[in-house]
Amino acid sequence: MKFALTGSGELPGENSYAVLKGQPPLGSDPGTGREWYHGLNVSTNAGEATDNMIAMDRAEWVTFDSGDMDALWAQDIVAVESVGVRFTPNTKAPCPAYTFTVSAFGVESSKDPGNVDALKQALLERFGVSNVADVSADLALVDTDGDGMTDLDEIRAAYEAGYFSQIFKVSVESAEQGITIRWACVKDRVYTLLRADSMNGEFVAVASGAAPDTGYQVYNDTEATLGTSYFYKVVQQ
Ligand SMILES: [Ca+2]
Repeated sequence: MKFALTGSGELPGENSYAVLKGQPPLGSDPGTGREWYHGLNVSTNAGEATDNMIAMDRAEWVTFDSGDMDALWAQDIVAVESVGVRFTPNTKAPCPAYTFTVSAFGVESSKDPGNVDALKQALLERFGVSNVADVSADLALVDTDGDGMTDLDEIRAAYEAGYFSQIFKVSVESAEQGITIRWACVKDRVYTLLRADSMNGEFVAVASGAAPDTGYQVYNDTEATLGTSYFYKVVQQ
């Protein structure tokens, strides 16, 4: 977020902050969500505007809540109730009158919610923890869509570099008609299934397309005839 602050020469109280407020828990009153604070950049010269550029980055903000800070931030940054600037009186006695003007206030759009990387974000949404190691053994075995690949493997395959090659496998079985080929896939990546008559023969594409979901893709090669050998390859683009 960014804004300009113009003051009347006084500094505001030390509890003056830019405030980012998360959505309150379901059923709670509006405005009761967790607050994150960031210091303000204010000039002591009356009428001088100062720029405040504050990244929506976990390291930039503090909160008084305790716990897994990355997890709390990840929860709030995708469900922000409000952002604003809060001023408190300063400690001079008597507290002088002062005026601040906030101008050019804006939030710059970003596809990336703060510094929460996609893997962390997906783990938090599915398991409520931000690290693979913190997923319980029971939850690690859950396969919500029942396709044979666990939820954890689906998330890791999609967001963890190099993980997919560890779980990538292709299986071939004969079907009622033709041959069924099944392979592990990651959503939106393009896979091409190739077939040849012999190991050293020419592999020809029989199907190609982007995987609609992470898990397994199945292709039934109905052109395969009984009693003939086929060799299949799956290539990920
Ligand atoms: Ca699954």
